[in-house]
Amino acid sequence: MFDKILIANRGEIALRVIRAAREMGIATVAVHSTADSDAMHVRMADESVCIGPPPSPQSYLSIPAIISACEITGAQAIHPGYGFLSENAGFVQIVEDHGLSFIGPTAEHIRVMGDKITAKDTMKELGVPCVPGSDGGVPTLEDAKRIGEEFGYPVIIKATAGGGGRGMKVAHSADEMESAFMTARAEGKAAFGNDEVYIEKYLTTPRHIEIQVFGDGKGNAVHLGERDCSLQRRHQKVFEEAPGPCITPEERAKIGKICADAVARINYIGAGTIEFLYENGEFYFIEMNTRLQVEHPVTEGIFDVDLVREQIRVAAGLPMSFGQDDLEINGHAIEVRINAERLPNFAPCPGKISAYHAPGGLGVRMDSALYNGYSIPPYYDSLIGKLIVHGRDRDEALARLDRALGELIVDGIDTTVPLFHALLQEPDIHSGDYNIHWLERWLEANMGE
Ligand code: MV4
Repeated sequence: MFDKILIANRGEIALRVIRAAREMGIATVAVHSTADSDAMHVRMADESVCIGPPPSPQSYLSIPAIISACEITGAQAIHPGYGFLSENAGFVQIVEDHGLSFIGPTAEHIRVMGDKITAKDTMKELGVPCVPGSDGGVPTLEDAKRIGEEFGYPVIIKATAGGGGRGMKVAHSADEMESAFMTARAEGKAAFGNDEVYIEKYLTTPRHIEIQVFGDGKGNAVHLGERDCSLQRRHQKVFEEAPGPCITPEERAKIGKICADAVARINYIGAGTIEFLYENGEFYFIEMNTRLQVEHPVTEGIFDVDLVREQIRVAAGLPMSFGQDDLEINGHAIEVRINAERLPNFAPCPGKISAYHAPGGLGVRMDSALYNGYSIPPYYDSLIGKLIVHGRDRDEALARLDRALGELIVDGIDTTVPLFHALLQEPDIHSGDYNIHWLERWLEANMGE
């Protein structure tokens, strides 16, 4: 096992990793920009290294600075958290070239899943159900039109280097194909330097259901059920839950086994998420994320496992501490993302926290790097906390969420908390009757967006 690890991240996820490491008796090194000298992750780690000025490209994304921080402190492994360098295959290669361990998948797995066409090809080959569409890339407009006719409109054109909603365009009819095809290509080129696109049948009212998988890199893997993350605004998740309100135990067991078998076959190591659209009782693969996700705590809540501990174990060559038969769902968990944003437009709202009080009590987990008097810097993501509640069933989790939101105090800035109070008044939220478009429509109707 490692003696010391470095966390190449900030905020709540840096604390999350420090906490797991400390319970394992592993020393921790924080890295930080000059804007984060007073940040909680710096205070909580055993040691810290300043790696550069506020802009991320010169600090949290600076590979030489992070490798140097390992050399200086003697850290043997790097946990990347989410975002930043977490899905950068080149970084993983450099980490390994320096004799260090990356706490996450291999560079090759990241590369394969980072290209959406290669990811889909791979998953299809492994028996994972995919959205019907083009077999690989679509080079010309003529090909695109032929595929539109073959599968029937509407279709969606996606940049292979995209993901998270960037470089995506829907064509509702042949008329719209030229503009959608050209725009998706141009966006892929501009954002990722790659204009390759593929085409899928457009599913009109699906839910976003993602399966958590975990592998040991030696051909063993498990699934930890699904999360329903359908409540999103502009491809940003705001409310996530597990288990999915519409997924039966039989469906879970079936798609879960397909996913676990798939990642076992490719010797996947660590935590991964296989994203699906779910419509009319069918799962359709869209993307795989090769990182620990923001919303992993809802899975931890219902399975009572520590996913970060497992990540560190398998990175050190140890076996996972559970097998599929040890994993049983207990109750229901919900996470809401608390952002430093001003409603109704979700404008970033950094500033000084004049008072902070975290909710507590049975079934409440608050993952946040806030403290009284902390100043949120304007340079980074607006996520300032995740409130995760657990109950014996979904109704109990919702009641607990309402209660915990009532206890939470974040004064001095605007946050997304009022959104959650309002959502908890909605019958559709209580019945679980929502899809990927529900929140945007609700915001339009209720916030005049
Ligand atoms: C789709 C789709 C409908 N049909 N693919 C958006 C982000 C990216 N991960 C995939 N996305 C979508 N792909 C087909 N074939 C609809 C979306 C989509 C979406 C997916 C999940 C959650 C929210 C969404 C909001 C808009 C569109």
